[in-house]
Amino acid sequence: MKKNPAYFPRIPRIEYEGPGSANPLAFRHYDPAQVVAGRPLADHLRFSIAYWHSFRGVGSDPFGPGTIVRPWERGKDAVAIALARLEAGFEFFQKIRAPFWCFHDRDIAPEGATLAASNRNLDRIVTHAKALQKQTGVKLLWGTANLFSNPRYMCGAATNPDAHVFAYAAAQVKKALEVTQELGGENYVFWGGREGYETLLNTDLKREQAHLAAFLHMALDHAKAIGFKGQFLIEPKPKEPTKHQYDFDVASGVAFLRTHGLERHFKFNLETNHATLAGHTFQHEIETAAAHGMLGSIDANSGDLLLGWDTDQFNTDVKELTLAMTSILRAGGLGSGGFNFDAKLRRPSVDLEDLFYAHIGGFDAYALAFKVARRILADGKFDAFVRERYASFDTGFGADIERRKIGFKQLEKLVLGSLGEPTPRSGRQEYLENLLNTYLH
Ligand code: XLS
Ligand code: NI
Ligand code: NI
Repeated sequence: MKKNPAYFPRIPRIEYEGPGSANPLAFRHYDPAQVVAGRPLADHLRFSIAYWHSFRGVGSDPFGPGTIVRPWERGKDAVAIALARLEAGFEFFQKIRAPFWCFHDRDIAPEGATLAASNRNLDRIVTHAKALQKQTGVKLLWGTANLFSNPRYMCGAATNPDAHVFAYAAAQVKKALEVTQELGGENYVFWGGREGYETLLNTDLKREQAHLAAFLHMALDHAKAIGFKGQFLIEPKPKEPTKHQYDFDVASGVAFLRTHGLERHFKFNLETNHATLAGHTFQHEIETAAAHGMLGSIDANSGDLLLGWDTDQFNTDVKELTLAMTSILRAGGLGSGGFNFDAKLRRPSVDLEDLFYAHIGGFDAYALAFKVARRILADGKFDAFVRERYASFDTGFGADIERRKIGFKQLEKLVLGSLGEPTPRSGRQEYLENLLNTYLH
């Protein structure tokens, strides 16, 4: 990295100034050094920057080209530009105080004319990335492969009807796993890109799912062969780019992993906007993954409920995030996962400052939600309420039901005998919603 950081000359390192600060280039809730439960806040939250949005996103949409022009994106040599971009990236990671970053292979290095040429490009960039990581202390949360942009993947990668494309994707993931390991990546993510279908008229659904499972088994075998110890993560998304994606949501992901004997090796990387596209809340997906012991990492963003696609916006909804955080903390946290800001600037947000405002808002919202969630859990009012609600299963015939020590016949006998009709008990939803608001205001 240049001695005198030159890519964001007008913007200083972002400092914590507290809730009273009016400085738009300061944190109001995220103090990375603040010690919470014996560890700095930065270690609890493990924020990460998504390289594809923040350093490859240009603001294009289906109706028009990019609007965002970065000063370092100049020149003819694609590898030289990629190296400058990487330096800009690491200057940003440091200034925004993000301890981690994430990338797809093709985000960081240009694709060449052949796989061998692409791999050579990747190696050059990875060497530099490794040096920058060492110099700055920024670490790799996860790596992944882009198996959806190149036209060869138009009908999927691991689920492509052509075995040749499957083989190409396998070779690409082999290399992506190796560079993720080289950079000390703590996880490896599989987002299903185009693993799904547009029409069942041309699709053998069962066979495609079996191919996807074979692909994931091969990835596990290769990780084992090279000694990669990172956590494997599946990132569910119900649709977009395909009409239907096989990793629709956590529930279908669990069924898929269990059916194919993969459940011990995978956890989930949950994205807020993907949850809502599947017709779920973010918290629902977190609770479902946690219930299976498969909560892995978070792609932190939000959608727009009035739009039907993955808008990948920065999430500033403290209420939604507080609910999510209570579920994450109850589940014991994210382990080797973190909060990766898989979020992009709106098309008219063309200034360098916008990249900072966006992440400051996201970091602050998560930090505030984390603190509020900790207070909620410490008070224990909701937990006590829920415990009490199920208390009839703690003793007597309720406990026998949970232990499967009782059957229909004995239960019938109880109801016909002394039990009779159950007394209705309020679920107290409105009371609980009001209680939640007392923590937020
Ligand atoms: C797209 C996904 C993607 C993954 C990584 O919707 O969120 O960005 O996180 O391939
Ligand atoms: Ni994502
Ligand atoms: Ni997404």
